Amino acid sequence: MRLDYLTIFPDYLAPLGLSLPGKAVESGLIDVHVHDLREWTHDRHRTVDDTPYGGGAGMVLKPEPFGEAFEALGVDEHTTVVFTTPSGEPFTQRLAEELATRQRLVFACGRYEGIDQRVIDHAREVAEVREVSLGDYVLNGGEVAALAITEAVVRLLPGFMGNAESLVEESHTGGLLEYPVYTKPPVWDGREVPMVLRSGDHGLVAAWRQEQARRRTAERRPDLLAPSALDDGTPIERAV
Ligand code: 6GU
Repeated sequence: MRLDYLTIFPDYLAPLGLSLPGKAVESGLIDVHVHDLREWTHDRHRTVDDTPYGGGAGMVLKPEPFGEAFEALGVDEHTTVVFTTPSGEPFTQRLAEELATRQRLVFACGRYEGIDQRVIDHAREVAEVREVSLGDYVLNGGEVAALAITEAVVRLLPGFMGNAESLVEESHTGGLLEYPVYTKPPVWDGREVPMVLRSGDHGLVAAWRQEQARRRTAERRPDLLAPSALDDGTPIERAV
């Protein structure tokens, strides 16, 4: 998979050379290119932004540098352009799985009040476009979001080290939050590891984990529990 990043803060993307994506680069699984959007400016001040038409606070990223960058990078119908923006669709594991099937991702990192809308409209005519948000809070720019999305996608790529087993393990939770985990020692700070986990009874362990995952999900993320999963499987007529 080829990954390009368009940003006015290329240093922000330095972590791409570390740990997880770094290993994928070394193994040749991904080919990473970070670009300073100012490469595609022509004035003395390398201007990338301007005031918004219609007035209002903040600055808007200008269209021309993006247009030239897309041209220079050969953005085409085999490319998915990811615009990171708090007004995008929420980033989910499902979207990570979808993006992991693409040949090429180009991340256009937003800043300030956003990118001129014509850039997104243009990109839609030449490539697949996804406008993606990490969640309902505001970051100063899309760089951290691009890093998060990259990490979630790259670990799903076929051939990424040791992903076979751990990806199977993840799906065991079936859309619930993870159950609590423990390791040695059996007692720490007067706190014991639950007996069931030391019982050696795999059936009991699986049932305990399932129940813990369900409880935790109900408590923290009730939105994840589909109406059909709110009960214990008992047919509704008998659930009295
Ligand atoms: Cl993708 N960008 C910005 N600037 N803020 C965000 C975000 C993205 N996702 C959540 N907040």
